[in-house]
Amino acid sequence: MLMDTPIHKDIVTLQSHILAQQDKNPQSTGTLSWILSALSISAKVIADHVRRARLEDVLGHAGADNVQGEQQQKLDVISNEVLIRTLGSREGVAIVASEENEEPVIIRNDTAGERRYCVLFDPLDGSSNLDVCGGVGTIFSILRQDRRASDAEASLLQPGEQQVAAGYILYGSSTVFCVSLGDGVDMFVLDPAIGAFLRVEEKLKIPVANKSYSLNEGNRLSFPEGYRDYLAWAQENGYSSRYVGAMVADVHRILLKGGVFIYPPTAKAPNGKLRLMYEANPMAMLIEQAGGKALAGLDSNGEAQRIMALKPKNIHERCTVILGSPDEVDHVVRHL
Ligand code: P6P
Repeated sequence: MLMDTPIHKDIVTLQSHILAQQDKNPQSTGTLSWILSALSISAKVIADHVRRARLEDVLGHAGADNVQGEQQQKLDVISNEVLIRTLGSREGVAIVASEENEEPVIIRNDTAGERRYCVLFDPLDGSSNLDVCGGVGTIFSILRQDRRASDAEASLLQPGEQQVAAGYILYGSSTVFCVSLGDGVDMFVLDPAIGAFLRVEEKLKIPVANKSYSLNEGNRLSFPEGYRDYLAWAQENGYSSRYVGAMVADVHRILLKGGVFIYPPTAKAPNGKLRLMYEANPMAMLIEQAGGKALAGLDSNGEAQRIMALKPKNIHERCTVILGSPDEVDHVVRHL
């Protein structure tokens, strides 16, 4: 009987999930829902480009220029354009900030009227994996516009705790949309047959422990001593290593299976490589909402420093990242 197969028991799309969340909050005006739906549309468009990247590349080489006569653009630039255009068409978006743009893009800055939001994103994180058909992703973070701020960038420099929503889209063996609106983490998979994201996990909880670490061991010799001590301890205790080299793919695996993702300070990146505003903060929100821990190392008093408590100084600043299962993060901190 078709209707009693699991998938049909309660088919919840991302769209209906967003509207249900909106209904829970009587004060909500639907502005945030429109922004999330813009991210959902962008995700489908980018997923289509990603799946066709090599083909478009091949097709592009045939003519050297695309149909508009433009030089074939790199996919992260295309993804950036898709996000800016789609979000720009939403009334509730004041400012967008992207890894691809040095300056924030001001969409609307009239100070009167509706509450407005700022959306920060890495349009195609790990795009170097595209050439080898590896996982790549989009990471997004949504803040309320701070109208008292002197300028666009100042309005964005809020600690991660201020995020109203955060999430990622993983373009992997399937297209996964993972999001938190501050009340747990929900996960959706794109069904290309109907063009909708269907919910596969509700209020996801990260496993408390899993003997698996994820970091680029090629940088080991330039890690601070505590990280090298942790690595030695983990290898003496039977840990496995998993590292895709794309944060979205590594964090997705850790959300589902547990473990710890680490990007320590290195010789090339003494403050860490990952960006605070649109990589570390959104991932930290998801991990904490799923019951995990997300740290930027130790603070000046030697205490664990939560990523989401950091006060940003500029929108492209970098930070150290230690995030994942609570027990696994504790093992790292114990060695720092
Ligand atoms: P490395 C991709 O370039 C990225 O920004 C993250 O997605 C990923 O976790 C990290 O950098 C990989 O960096 O130095 O190990 O290649």
